[in-house]
Amino acid sequence: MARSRSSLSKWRYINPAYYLKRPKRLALLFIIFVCCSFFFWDRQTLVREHEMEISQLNDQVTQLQRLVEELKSGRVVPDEKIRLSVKSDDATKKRDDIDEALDAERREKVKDAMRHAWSSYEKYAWGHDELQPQSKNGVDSFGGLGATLIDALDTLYIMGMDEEFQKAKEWVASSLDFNKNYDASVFETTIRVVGGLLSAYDLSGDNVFLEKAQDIADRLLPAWNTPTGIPYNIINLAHGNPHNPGWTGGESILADSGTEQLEFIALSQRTGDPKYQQKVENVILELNKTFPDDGLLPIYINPHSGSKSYSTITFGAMGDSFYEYLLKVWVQGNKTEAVKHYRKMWETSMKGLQSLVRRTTPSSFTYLCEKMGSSFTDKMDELACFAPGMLALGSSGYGPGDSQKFLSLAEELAWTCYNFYQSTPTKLAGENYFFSNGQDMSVGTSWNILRPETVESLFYLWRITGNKTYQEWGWNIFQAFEKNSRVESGYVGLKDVNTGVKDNMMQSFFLAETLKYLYLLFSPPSVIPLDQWVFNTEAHPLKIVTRRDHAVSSGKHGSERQSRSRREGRFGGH
Ligand code: DMJ
Repeated sequence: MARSRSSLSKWRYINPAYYLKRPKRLALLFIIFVCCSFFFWDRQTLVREHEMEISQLNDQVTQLQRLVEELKSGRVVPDEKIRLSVKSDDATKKRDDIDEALDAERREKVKDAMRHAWSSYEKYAWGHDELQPQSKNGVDSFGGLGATLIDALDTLYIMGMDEEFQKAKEWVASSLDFNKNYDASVFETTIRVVGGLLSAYDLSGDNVFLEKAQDIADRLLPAWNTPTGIPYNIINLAHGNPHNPGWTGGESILADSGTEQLEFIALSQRTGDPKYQQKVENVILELNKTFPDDGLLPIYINPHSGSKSYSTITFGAMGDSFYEYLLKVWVQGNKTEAVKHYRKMWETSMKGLQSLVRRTTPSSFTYLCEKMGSSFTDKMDELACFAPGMLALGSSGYGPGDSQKFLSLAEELAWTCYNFYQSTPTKLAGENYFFSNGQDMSVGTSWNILRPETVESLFYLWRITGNKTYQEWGWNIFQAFEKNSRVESGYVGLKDVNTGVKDNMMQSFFLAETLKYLYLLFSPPSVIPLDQWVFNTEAHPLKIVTRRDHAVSSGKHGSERQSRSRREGRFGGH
């Protein structure tokens, strides 16, 4: 009897009536039930997450294997294909994920802008130099060389717009004809056409681009046949006959004469023919003979005597890219002995640049003034906004103290350039600015033609400092372009940044430079890394190839050296 009561008492725990009379036990049972459910649910979720992580890792391994294959074949891989996530602690990973997602979103918006610009060009101006979006037609501002198409090739490639790139390549192969009775600018043709074709060649490895680059370079080459080797700035593409424009009084322009070195050196390296390199390097050797202590040259130089005329000294129009190329040829030559004199000249010029630094009142914006003889003008072109990027790029070649000093100067100047944009009602910069006591900056020439220099500098500063503020500034500028410059059939400039009245031209450098630098501003640094590529002044990346020659190579040995460099360049060995 006692035994049966005891066994009954064990079973009472599964009788619901037992708990109804004891609410505390019921509550306890309920809590135990909830905890168990959570435990099992949590385990299951963990297992599921773990499985997902394993499958993602498997995907990454496959992608990495493909990537290795592509890299082995010497191709540059568009960033969409690169997805490497470095595991760190959870908080950093989350933040990185958020940043990466935002970058990807912004990159996609910039790519959408490129799609819009390109499809408009394709529809209304295919094969012409530039699109006039309002009147929906093409114009041949550079002699009918398909300037926009060639300028855009590498941007299409980098953005992974493969179909568009292929179609453009077919046009280059079948329809690009340089035999034009046209007086072309040696400078514009070099930076856009030679530079664009060489960059497309370096990225894709397709020989058609190199052949075309050599064709146009051969047509330009007689421009350097002057007593000093300083080139004439105009040449007829069909007949030669080089000369200078009437409005310079027969003088050659500094930027026009000293901004072909990257392209022609690259061409010699890739073809094995030293003649291109020799012509352009002679110019620098000639200028170095009488290079002033402050490294600043006036914008007009006589191609017969080499004498510098009494004219403006500026980091803006007609001076700018001469200084840029002194630094970049040193970078292009992998900073070796053969290119040491370029760095030396550049550092001398940077002493001169510091003598042009001024600060505004009341807000202390740093700017670069212009100089003629011994008098200074408080004016800065937006074109000079490439200088912060150049200073940032060159800063690493100095010792620690100077390096920091030049990087700080670059950051101060970039802040000023960003404010060229922020200070107008449209948030787009005018062409140049004047500075006066107590009034900071005011717009001079008030048009905006979609220029890239400020976003170019933001790109370098972001790459070099890692400070995301530069991405924010770039994003704000991009939005201002979207708001003011995007029209139904492309992008246009503004006749006036105060009123927002539009012009009718989509400049080819908008696709070559502005959109490319913006895209790279939101891309990982592994896309066109700065230790393997150097951008020409039209934002065409050229592969860095170590120089083993001494300044100017010649003859058989020079040619052999160049062939070796070319092979190493294509496969990234240096
Ligand atoms: C481009 O053709 C080049 O960047 C050149 O160095 C200066 N002018 C335009 C862009 O503004």
